[in-house]
Amino acid sequence: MTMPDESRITDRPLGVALIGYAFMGKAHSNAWRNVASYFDVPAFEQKVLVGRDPAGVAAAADKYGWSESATDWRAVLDRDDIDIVDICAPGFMHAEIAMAALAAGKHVLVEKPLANTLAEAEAMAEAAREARASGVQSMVGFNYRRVPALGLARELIAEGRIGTVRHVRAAYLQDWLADPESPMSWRLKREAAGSGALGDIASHAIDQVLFLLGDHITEVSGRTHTFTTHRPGAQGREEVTVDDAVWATLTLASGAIASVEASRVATGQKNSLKLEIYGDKGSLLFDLEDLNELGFLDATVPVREQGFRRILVNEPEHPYIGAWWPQGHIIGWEHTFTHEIRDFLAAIGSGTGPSPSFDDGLAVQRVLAAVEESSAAKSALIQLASRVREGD
Ligand code: SOE
Repeated sequence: MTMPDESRITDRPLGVALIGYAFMGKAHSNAWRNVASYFDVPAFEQKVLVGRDPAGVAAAADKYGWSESATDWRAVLDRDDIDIVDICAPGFMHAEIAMAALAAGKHVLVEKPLANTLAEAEAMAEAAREARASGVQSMVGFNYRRVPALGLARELIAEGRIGTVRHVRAAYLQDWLADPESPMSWRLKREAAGSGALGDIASHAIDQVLFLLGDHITEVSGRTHTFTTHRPGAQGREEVTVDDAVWATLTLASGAIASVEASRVATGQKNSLKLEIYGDKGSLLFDLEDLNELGFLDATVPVREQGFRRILVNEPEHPYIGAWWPQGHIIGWEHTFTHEIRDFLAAIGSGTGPSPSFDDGLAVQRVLAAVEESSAAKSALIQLASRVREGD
């Protein structure tokens, strides 16, 4: 494996390559473009945007602030002026690119879910552990960890403000596939996307359960379902090989229980991530459609005074907010990616392992695999024996 050349990395701005320029490539480009205007981060340059279509990627590079474009990601990994590789390509490419980039001594950020299969995720996590030993950092892009209100929720839970958490309800609902005539896309093919609503959006809900509670999952029972099995595509009606919706029950090591639902056919729901956390001393509520707010009920006050209060998570002392606008001047979805890039760069600058690590991505991937296994076995209970090692 190539050892990172520390002098090269610190002597000049870090060179960044971004692979993929569709939805996620655009969101990440926006973050790379504005992060240094708001946060103190190590110097970097938006060097190269990589995509398959030469004209398309050249136009996107120009629009999103990249100095140049390229179509061959392998050639980009060979370049000495590239230190960071941000992978926003479809899931089936994550493992190959990420492992090649780590082997080339590049720091790697990869979009969620970590991989398309558990085997790929295990190999990636192993490669990331080895690379970290030589100072090469890696992170998986669960961007909702960077919502200030969810950062506050995690702090309140860790401080014991809602006591012992008994149960969590997490639902991520969208409706962009509710119409059976919505066209085929790579996101509906198992070989490209790995799974459907499960990997695309339930992965966020599962990651939030792990992030908020700081716990790990020991048991999984689940059910996936595909309502529309064929959709119009280039070859006529093509088969959909992933799930439209998923339901799962998780047991955590602490004894807490979580329910997770995700759907891309929930008519009327555009991008609704709702989280409810119930403890023996209080409760928390979050809704992505009001992402600057956190609902908090303190059950330690006299019952006649109890009720959910709405915290506008927009004060300088809240996570990330001090870098933005004066209090009350709220932020949005795209800011979560800016925070993600900020944290990734800060970890590279300080030489500490960023979070969520590939091991954290692997922990989610184990749950995704267990949900599919459980569903295939008619909602059987799957024990997650192998816990991801602490501190890896
Ligand atoms: C990005 O975080 C992301 O998970 C996308 O990949 C999904 O497709 C989107 O709907 C939610 O956000």
